[in-house]
Order: sequence, then structure tokens, then C-alpha cells
Amino acid sequence: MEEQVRQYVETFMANVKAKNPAENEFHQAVEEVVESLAPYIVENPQLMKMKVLERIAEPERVIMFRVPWVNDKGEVEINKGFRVQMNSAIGPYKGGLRFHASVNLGILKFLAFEQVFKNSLTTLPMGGGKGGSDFNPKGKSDNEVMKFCQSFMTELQRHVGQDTDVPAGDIGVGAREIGFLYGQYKRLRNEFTGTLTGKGLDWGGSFIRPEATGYGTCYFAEAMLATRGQTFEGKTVAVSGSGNVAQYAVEKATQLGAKCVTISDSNGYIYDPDGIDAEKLQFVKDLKNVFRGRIKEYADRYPSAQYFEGERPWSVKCDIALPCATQNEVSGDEAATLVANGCICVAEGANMPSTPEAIDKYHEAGILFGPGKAANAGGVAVSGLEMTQNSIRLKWTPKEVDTKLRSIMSDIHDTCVKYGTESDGTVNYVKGANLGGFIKVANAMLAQGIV
Ligand code: NDP
Ligand code: 2IT
Repeated sequence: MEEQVRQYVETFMANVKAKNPAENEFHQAVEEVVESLAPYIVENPQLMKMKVLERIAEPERVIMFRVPWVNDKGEVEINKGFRVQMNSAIGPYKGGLRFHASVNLGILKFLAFEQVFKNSLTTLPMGGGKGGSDFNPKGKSDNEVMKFCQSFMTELQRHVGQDTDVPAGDIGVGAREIGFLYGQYKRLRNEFTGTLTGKGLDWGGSFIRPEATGYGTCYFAEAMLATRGQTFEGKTVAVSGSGNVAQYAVEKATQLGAKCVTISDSNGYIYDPDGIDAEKLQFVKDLKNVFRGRIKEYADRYPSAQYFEGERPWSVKCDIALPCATQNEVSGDEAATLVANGCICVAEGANMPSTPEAIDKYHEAGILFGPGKAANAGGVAVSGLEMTQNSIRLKWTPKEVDTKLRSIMSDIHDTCVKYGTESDGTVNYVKGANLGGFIKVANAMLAQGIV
């Protein structure tokens, strides 16, 4: 049996690498999932025969397009636009749009692949997708961002729809971009529907959607900590990133009684031993969301903080680490440092922030580790709730949405425990999330035939 499992993984990965050359992040995401699922698949010949996982690893459709626009100097600029429609077995494609200079097809395929399992874990009827562009919003005026978004949506609109594919935000796509994208969608399609989520509160958005990913990550960490009789109370927390997910992770961790001592951006990190309290967090929100400044300005404003240029926050002593910036931002060595400094819990607000080497270190040390597809699923879960509210043309209160979010995160934790508990009683949340997310999608695909 073990030999069969090993062979299945080897053959699977050799095929994926041959068919998708040079897409390293995609290979990495697929390999982790295949390693988790192989024993289950080998035991279920129907899954092998119907090549269910092989089909999941091949996008149902990939749309690539030109995005031409004119900058403030009157020059023509051209970006690449993408939408990866990965899997629609359990619902319309659903997932964010990323605008970042590093975006390429391989990165979006890894994100779309992860999204399939994550969306299944939420218990809501959503398939998986992801899209975006190599457009870099940094340093662009509001007018340039609007021009770009309008051009991007002029093509994308023909491929999406409330029952087909529902995009949302991700890195570089927040409230401002969703506004411009939605405006153009509505203008071209002449319909006011829930085709994007993360909309403004006055025009179809859901309460708690901006907060959902960061809050949900903390709710998931809370559930993991509870299995060891621990809470956030009195803990020191290291957070990376300073965007949407990081801001609300800091907010919730602080509300739960912890002290968050770091945040970062792609230039460096700040260490504030006094903690990032509500007032300082408001400064960060204004700095990043309104003035679009750099995190080093935090240290200019608050003398209690130190700024470390070109470094990541993982050498800071902490009890809990919440990586909330980007993929592969925790190396094996950094994970070893976290563990050596006494970290007992890592919950991923970002998608795939821990390298495979880092995950090995967490598992070897036996600390709690919540992978992104489980820990950050709160964002897309509340997107799903936004779709529901749009469909029934109602708006729930912040309390109603937050209660549903908490309950979804707790259910995801239960799913991970159900499918990830090892013979020694410990929980492997990676295995639990992958298997828990897979089964529903696999059953739907078996029922729907070879499509
Ligand atoms: P934002 O654009 O709001 O913030 C991103 C933050 O991460 C910024 O501080 C940014 O710094 C930093 N960052 C981005 N790229 C890099 C990089 N290559 N190296 C170092 N730092 C980087 O994005 P979000 O907060 O929405 O997304 C953060 C992560 O969370 C991503 O992995 C995303 O996929 C994931 N996620 C987001 C969800 C959501 O609802 N928004 C839901 C689930 C997961 P800088 O300003 O310098 O670029
Ligand atoms: O990675 C993610 O789950 C997101 N960026 C959110 C997707 C969504 O549709 O809300």
C-alpha cells in the first residue's frame, strides 16, 4: 500500500510538472495536496479510475487577455489580464483578483487550486477561481487605477456573472478597485447583481467582509489554541503584512487580549514592543488605505517602534505567528527560529505563506499549524454570505454576519479535526483541510460524470 501511495504521488507530480512547466508555485500547492490525499485516493479505486484529482489539477478554463490603458502622461500602457476558472463542481467559480507586478499564470493557478478546497471547506456552494493582472497599483493615481480597472473589466465582464463566476479582492485589490470594477461591470451589462463581492456597504456589500479574513484567521487560531487549553489572552503575536488581512488580524487578536508587536510590508517590518493598540492600528489603516504610504512611517510616528529595512518579522520572539502578506514568506530557517523562540501556533492569513520546509519544522516541533485554505477561509466565506444577501435582496446586521463567520470557522476547525486526527491523537491540519475540502468536490464530480 505504501509503495502504491508513493508511486501515485510520483506519477501525479511528474505529469503536473511536465504539463505545466515553470509554474513553481502551482507545483508546490499541488504537491502538498497530492501528498495529503494519496492514501485516501489509493484506497478508493473509483477516484483513481475517474481521475478526479487529475481533473481538479487542470483548470476548467483559463482566460488571458490584453489590458490596454492610458496613463496620466498620455502614454499607452499594456498589462496582462487573467481569470483562471478552476472548478465549478459545487458552485459558480469564486475567488479574488490580484493586481501585483509579480502576477503570472502559475501564481494564479496555485491560488485558484487552493481556492477550490478552501471554498468547499466553508460549507457554502462555491467553486474555485482566481484572476488578476501584472498591473502594479503602487504609485499610480486614482485616475490611472480607474482607467486600468475599466479596461480590465471591459474584457472580463463577458466571462463572469452572479451564477457563473464571482470575483473579489486579493493583493492590490481592495475597496477602491472593487468600486471601479463594479461601476464598469454595471455600465456594460446594465444589471445590478452580485457579480463582485467586497462591494461598498451602501451598494450591495456585506458588513464584516473587510474584516472577515483577518477576524476569521484569529477565530481559527482560537479554536486550535482551545484544543490545548490556551487562548489569545496575554499572548505576544507577530503579524506580517499591513494590508487588509493583516490589519484585521491585528484588530481581532488585540480584542481577544493579545499584544501584536509586528507588522510589515515588502520593504521591511516594524517591531513595537508596546503593542499595536487600537489608536496605532487606526494610524496603519489610514497610512495604508488612504495615504498609501510605507510601513516605515509607523516608526517615525511612534518612537516605541523600530523599523527593520529589508527584513521579515520572524526573528521576533512571539507565542503566535500570523503570516498575512504573501506566498513563501516563511522559510524553513525562519520557522525554526519561530519554534526556538517559543512560538506555539502559526495560523496563515495569507495563501501558502509557509514554504514546505517551514511546514516540516512546525510539524516536527508539534506546534499548532493552521494552513491558509482553512485559516483564511473567512474572507471567501463572508463573500459567500454577501452573494446570499444579494440574491435575497436583504442586508444582515454586523452581528448576524460575525456570528455566522464564527460558526463557519468553528465548523472548518471541526472538519480539520475529523479528517486530520492522527493515530497518536494529534491533529494534522494540513491533511485535515485537504481531505475535508476534497471529499465534497470529489463526490460532486463523480456524480456529474466526466466533464
Ligand atoms: P493587501 O494588498 O491589502 O496587502 C498585502 C500586504 O502584503 C501588504 O502589506 C504588502 O506590502 C504585503 N506584500 C505583498 N506582496 C509582498 C511580497 N512579495 N513580499 C512582501 N510583502 C508583500 O492584500 P491582502 O491583505 O488582501 O492579502 C494578503 C494575503 O492574504 C495574500 O496572500 C492574499 O492572497 C491572502 N488572502 C486575502 C484575502 C482577502 O480577503 N483579501 C482572503 C484570503 C487570503 P506592499 O504594500 O509593500 O506591497
Ligand atoms: O484568497 C481568497 O480567499 C480571497 N482573496 C478572497 C476571495 C473571495 O472571493 O472573497
